[in-house]
Amino acid sequence: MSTPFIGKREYFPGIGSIPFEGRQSDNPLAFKFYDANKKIGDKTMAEHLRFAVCYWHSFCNMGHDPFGPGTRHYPWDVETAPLARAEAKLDAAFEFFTKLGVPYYCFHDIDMAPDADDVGEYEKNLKHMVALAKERQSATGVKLLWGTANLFSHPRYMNGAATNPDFAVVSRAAVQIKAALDATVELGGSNYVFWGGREGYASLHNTNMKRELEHFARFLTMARDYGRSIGFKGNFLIEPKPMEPMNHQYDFDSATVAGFLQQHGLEKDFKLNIEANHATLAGHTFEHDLQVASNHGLLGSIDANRGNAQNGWDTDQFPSDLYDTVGAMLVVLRQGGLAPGGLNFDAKVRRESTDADDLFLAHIGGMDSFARGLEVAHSLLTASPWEQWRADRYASFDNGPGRDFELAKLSLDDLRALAVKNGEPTQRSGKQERYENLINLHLSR
Ligand code: XLS
Ligand code: CA
Ligand code: CA
Repeated sequence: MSTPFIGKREYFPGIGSIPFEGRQSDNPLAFKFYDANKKIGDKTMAEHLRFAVCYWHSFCNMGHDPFGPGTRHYPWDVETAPLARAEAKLDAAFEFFTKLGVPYYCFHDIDMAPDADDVGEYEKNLKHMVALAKERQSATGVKLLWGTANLFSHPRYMNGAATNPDFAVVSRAAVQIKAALDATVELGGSNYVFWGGREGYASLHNTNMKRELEHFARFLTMARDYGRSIGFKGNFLIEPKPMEPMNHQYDFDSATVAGFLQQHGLEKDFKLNIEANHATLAGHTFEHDLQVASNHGLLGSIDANRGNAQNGWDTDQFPSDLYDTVGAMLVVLRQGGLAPGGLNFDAKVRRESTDADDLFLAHIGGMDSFARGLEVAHSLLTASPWEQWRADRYASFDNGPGRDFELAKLSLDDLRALAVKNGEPTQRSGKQERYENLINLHLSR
């Protein structure tokens, strides 16, 4: 068991590189399905899935909830000086990424570097940490999937950042966006994410929604222009979420954001980062919001997690439902992959999960769930009648008047005349259960 770690000390002692052992293994610290180099179609599992670990839930979140404080004790928190603590946390993070064998990670500016109200100090802290992260990246080969700025935790952002009614706050938000874009470019990040944490409202009584949305578009356009001017070539990603923390958030869901991007001419540079639990919070399935994004050519990346079916909240649990991962991978495979995006585990272990190995167990489970989802989706698409069934359902549009309708060659009068000629349509079953049975059959193979 090799124990790769690159910092001054080992933060996860007793846990080595996580091996692939296959489905017969009962070693909890081994992959049963995720075999990085296994070919699925023309790509390896690693190339299809492009897994990333998130910094905030895995190394910053202490397990607090509205009813009580954190329950976790991180060994890197013994450092009391903020910068020393950040450095120790960075070493722990890269040790974890390496042992788990993920190719990517994601971070917010103030997950990695200590925050400061003084702009100069904030920028200095971030630059210092980014230089260290760059060294760790080249020592380990782990890359940055995306960077972002936290524009929702500090009390100054309580009424929003880019959509704040006070211009002073909007300008202050630009400090962090600029610094986080600089950091992302410096670290060779493939994407840059905007999650509109408090870009929304608590009450319409005091809100000029139209004006706030215009400010939002202006701000994103400025960020896009700045990013391109410093050489950022990747995708800008907007991450929809309907509510939490605000009553209503502007980036409600895929459909809303697609319309907003198109309205403001941003759809060439921006794509969407779809989080499973945000889709369910919006009253959709994960698969639905992925499909809507994909329909628009805007599915850029995924935040892989799941909510709680009983309460619907944004609980950010690790993905474990194979039905969900099959559904997600069907959409991803049909659009030809996610690159330069990936699958980021924006998920946290439960407040009650307090052992050091829980973070490994959670990620192993999430990676195995998506690896199995990939295998099953691939087998449904290539070794089952699934696609043929779907195509047959629309066969009446493949030629004749149906095809003419698609080609805009018919008028409403023409359709009426066809209806009169054809008489009452024959009933055709949707056969939903047949598809459900097929998924279960391929899951069990
Ligand atoms: C919170 C969001 C957030 C973004 C990044 O609900 O998921 O973590 O992914 O700011
Ligand atoms: Ca997220
Ligand atoms: Ca979430």
